Amino acid sequence: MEGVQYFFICCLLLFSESFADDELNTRRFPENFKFGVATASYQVEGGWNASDKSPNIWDYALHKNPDLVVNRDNGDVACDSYHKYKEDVALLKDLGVDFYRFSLSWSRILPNGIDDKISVDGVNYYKNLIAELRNNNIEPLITIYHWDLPQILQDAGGWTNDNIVDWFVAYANVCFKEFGNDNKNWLVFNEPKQTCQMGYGTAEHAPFINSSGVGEYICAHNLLKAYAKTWHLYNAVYRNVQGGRVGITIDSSWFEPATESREDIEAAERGLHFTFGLYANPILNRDYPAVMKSLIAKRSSEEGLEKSRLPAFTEEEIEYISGSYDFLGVNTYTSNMAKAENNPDPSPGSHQDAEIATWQPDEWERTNSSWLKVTPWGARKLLNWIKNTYGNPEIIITENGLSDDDSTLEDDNRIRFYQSYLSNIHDAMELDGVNVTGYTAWSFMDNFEWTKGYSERFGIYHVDFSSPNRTRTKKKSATWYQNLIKTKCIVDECIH
Ligand code: GBH
Repeated sequence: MEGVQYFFICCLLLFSESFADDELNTRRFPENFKFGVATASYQVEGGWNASDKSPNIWDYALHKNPDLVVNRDNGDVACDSYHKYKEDVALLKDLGVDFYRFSLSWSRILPNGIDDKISVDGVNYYKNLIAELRNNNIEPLITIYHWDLPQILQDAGGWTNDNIVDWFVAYANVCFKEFGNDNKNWLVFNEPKQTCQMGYGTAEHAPFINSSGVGEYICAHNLLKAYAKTWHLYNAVYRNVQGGRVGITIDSSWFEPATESREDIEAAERGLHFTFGLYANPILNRDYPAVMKSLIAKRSSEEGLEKSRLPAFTEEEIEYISGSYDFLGVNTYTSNMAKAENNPDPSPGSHQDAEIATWQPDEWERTNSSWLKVTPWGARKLLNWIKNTYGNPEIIITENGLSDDDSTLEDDNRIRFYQSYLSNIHDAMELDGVNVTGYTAWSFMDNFEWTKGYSERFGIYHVDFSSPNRTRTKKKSATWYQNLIKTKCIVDECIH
């Protein structure tokens, strides 16, 4: 009896091991495929009032109402990268990354928000960082806007004031002029969905404005115009001299249809159009997704409104925005199930407007995070959907990663997470023909995780936030990533 049991356990172990190995892609990423790591200004820099920097919407909101964040954490000091950038670059060098993705703080560069005064110290901080990267053979990949609007512009309405199109383009112009000789890849915006939906819809992010279904769409409308105008500025004025490329990072959960019914397949598709398509369709295709236009118009009229809550682009604007990209940044983390909502919530809001029910099944592997369930297959499906919906654009994965609770430096879970996602991304490239040219791990180091503060840790380097030195320590995942960059291979040994 015992022998039989032993035999079964052996078989199970063997089977599960070979099964796990089978699942991972064991070929090398292409020689020219690039690997990097990412951060964002408010999450790592600190130096919130250094020199003439003015407060941004996160500084302002969290100083006024610290309880918005777990443990009343904020980004006043964060990782102190404002002072420790040389140390950061030394770590990046050791890690061996091809590029480092970071973002610029608008209010550090333009303390008045508008371009009437350029901060010498602010500009020099980034010039020094870029020079340090270049001297160490690391390409910068600069995000111009990662959610930290100057508060002074928020006081004037922020992303819901049409003037922001010109304020933003003036800021982007300063960035191109000051840094464009040394930076060739630009992401104009990071995850506009979070700027608009969470910032001006559900009030979960700064400036914490509650205007679901109204403010969030006005924000999206202005942001898309600002994006296209920035791309055209670069295209007309800077491309010839600087020779760089301009794109945008858009994020979405993958939406998996709950059943094979037509309703649920359409519901999942709607989920993608309401999150990814809202921003991607005007740029990579034309205009807002048709399903968004018709559904929001219908619901608006049911609300007794004369016009749709989703603003309309003119023909000229549609034309101008369409095709304004050189590559696409994609952030991928997780998935949701989706089915048609039979009792749609009539209140305005981009979530309600989509008329879908979404959830994450209990069987999906949980993490320390409330929203991030481990669904590596979802990354592959999302990439395929983008390829099929938008005609196979060049994609750089600009974020992907896993958080934990700071309990260990031996972060085997994070290594497994990276292996499984990278394996699916590689499959999407090799087997499905998706044009992915680079991958960015979020994050280089533990940092300020927005309203979760320092309680959720995404870093492959640990940061000790209780020490004034903000000591960085390599986690096991960083050693793993270092080896991946060297070998382009996600397992111990690749066969090709
Ligand atoms: C990215 O945001 C950010 O670019 C980066 O700054 C951030 O640190 C990183 O990822 C890790 O979070 O409605 O409960 O499903 C991802 C932001 C967080 C946005 C989860 C959508 C959904 C919450 N996403 N959020 S829920």
